Amino acid sequence: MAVSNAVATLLEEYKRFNSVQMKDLFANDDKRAEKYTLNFGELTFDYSKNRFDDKVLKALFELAEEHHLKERIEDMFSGKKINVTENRAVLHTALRNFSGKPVFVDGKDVMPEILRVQAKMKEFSDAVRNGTFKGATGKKLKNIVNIGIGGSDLGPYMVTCALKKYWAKDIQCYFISNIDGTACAEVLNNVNPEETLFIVASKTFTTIETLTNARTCREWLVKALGEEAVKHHFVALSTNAKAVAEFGIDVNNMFEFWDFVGGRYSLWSAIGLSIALAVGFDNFMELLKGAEAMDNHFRSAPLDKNIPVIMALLGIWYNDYYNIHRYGVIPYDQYLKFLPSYLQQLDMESNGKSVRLDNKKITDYATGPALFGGAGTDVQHSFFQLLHQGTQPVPVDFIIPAISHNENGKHHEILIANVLAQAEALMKGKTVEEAAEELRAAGKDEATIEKLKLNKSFDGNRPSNMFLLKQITPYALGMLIAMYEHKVFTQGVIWEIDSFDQWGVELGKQLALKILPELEGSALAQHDSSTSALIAKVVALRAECKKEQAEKVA
Ligand code: G6Q
Repeated sequence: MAVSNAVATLLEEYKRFNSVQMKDLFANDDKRAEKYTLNFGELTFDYSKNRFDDKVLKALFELAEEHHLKERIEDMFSGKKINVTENRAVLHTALRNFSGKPVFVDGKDVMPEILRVQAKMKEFSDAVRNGTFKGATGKKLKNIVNIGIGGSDLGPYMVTCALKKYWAKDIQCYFISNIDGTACAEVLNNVNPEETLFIVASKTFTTIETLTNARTCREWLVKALGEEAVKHHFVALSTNAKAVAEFGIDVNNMFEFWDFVGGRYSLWSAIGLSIALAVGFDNFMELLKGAEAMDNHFRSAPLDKNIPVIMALLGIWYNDYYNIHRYGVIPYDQYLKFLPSYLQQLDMESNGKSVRLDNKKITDYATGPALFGGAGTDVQHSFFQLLHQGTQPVPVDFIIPAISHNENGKHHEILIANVLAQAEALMKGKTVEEAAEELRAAGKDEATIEKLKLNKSFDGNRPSNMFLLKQITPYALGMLIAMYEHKVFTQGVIWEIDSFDQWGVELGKQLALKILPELEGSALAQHDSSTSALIAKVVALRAECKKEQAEKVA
C-alpha cells in the first residue's frame, strides 16, 4: 500500500519520539495530566501516561481523517451495510437507541421490532422474577441457565458477573458454553429441574456446542418432569425461528433478534435476557442507556475529545509504529474479572484479520493485537513481572471504580493504591543508580549491589491508560463496554478491514465435523500423519477404557 501523508508523518514522528521518556514529558509539563484527561459523565479517562505529544496526536488525528472516520461512524449508525463480506448492516447501536428516532435498514425502520422484543423481555423477566411465570410443577424459577457460546455467552456472562450486586436475592445464574460434558454436568448437578429455566441462546441455532448442550439439558429435564415441562422451562434467543421450532421450543417462547446484530455485539439484544432476569429489566435498560450515552459521545465528539477514538489511535500508534502487538486490560474490580475474556472476543475476533475491504491481503502493516488480562491485584502476582521487566512494553488499560460495592475496611483503598502505583511504576521505572542507592540504604555490600542492581532496575516508559469510574453501576458498565466496541470499530476503519465478520471461526466448526465420525469409527482418518496418529491413539485409549469398565461390571 502506498504510504499516505499521515503515515509518512507518523513514521517520522516515531523516529523523533522513540527515545523520549514519559517521565521527562511529565517533568517538563506540569499540566500534562490535565491536558490529556477527558471526563465523560462519571468516567475519567487519563491517557497522559502514553508515549506521545501534541505532534504525534495531530498526526494520528490526520490518519483518522485520511480514513474518513467521521463518515464511517455515520455509516455504521445509519444502517449502511458496512459488514461487507456478509452484506449486513451493523446496528447494535439501534438496540440502545432511546432517541425516539427511526433507524433504517433496506428502507425499513428497525426500531418498532426492537421495542417489541424489549417489551416482551420486560414482561417475561418481570413474570419470572415475581413468580407469575412458574415451572411445570408450580415452583418459582430460581435458577437461570444460559446455554450459548461465543457471542451468545461471553457478553451476558461477563455482564451478569459484573452486576452480581444487583441480582435478585433468590435468583442464581449459570452459563453453559463449552461442549466439554463437564460444563453441563457441573451446572446440572447444582440445580433442581423444578426450579430451573434454560435459555438456549444461539443466533443461528445451528452451533453444535449449544445444540448438544441444550439437548442434554432437555433430556435431563424431560427425564425428571416429562415432555410437557419443556414449554415451562425452555426459552430460545435466536434469529432462526424455524430451527427453534424444530428443536421443540414453542416460538412463543422465543425472543428474536436480527442479522444486523453481530454475535459479539449482541448482549444488548434478546441475548441479554439472562441479564434482565438476574438484575431486573430496569437495570438492563440502564446498561443500554449507558451504552447510548457513549454512542452519542462517539458519534458527536470531535476527534480530539473522543474517548474511543483516542484509545484506538494510541493502540494503532503502538501496534503499527512501535510494533508492539500485545495489549493488556486489567480491571481492578473483582466483579469485572471476566471483562478481559469478553474483550478478547470483541477485539480479536473483530480485528484479527488480514484481508482488506478492497479484497487485498495485508502484507505491510499489522492489525489487531493479542489481548490478555485479568483482575488486579491477582495478576500483579502472575504476569506483571513481564509488564515491568519483559523485553517489550505492553500497553495496558487499567480500570478502577472509586467506590466499591463492598467497602470492607481498608480493602478498597489498598486496591486503588495498587492500581495507581502500578501505572506510575510502569511509566517512571527505576534507574540502575536508583536501584543501587536503595540497596545501599538497605545496608547491602558493594558486591551484592553490583550483582543485584540491574535486576532491580526497571526501564519504565511503559504506557498505560487509566479509566476511573465512580462505581460499577449498570449505566457505567454500559458506557464502558460501548467504549471498547467503538475503539475496536475505529481501529478496523483505519486498518481497512471488516471488523464484523469472523470467517476464521468457521474453520474449527468444519474441521471438527470431519473428525467426529472418525473418532466414532464410522469413517477412516485421512489427515496429516500427526492428526491421524492422534485420532488412532484416542480411539485406542477410549476402547481400552470401555473394556476395563465392562470387565469391572462383569
Ligand atoms: C461472534 C461470533 C461467534 C458466535 C458463536 C455462537 O461474533 O459470531 O462467537 O456468537 O459462534 O453463534 P450462535 O449464536 O449462532 O450459536
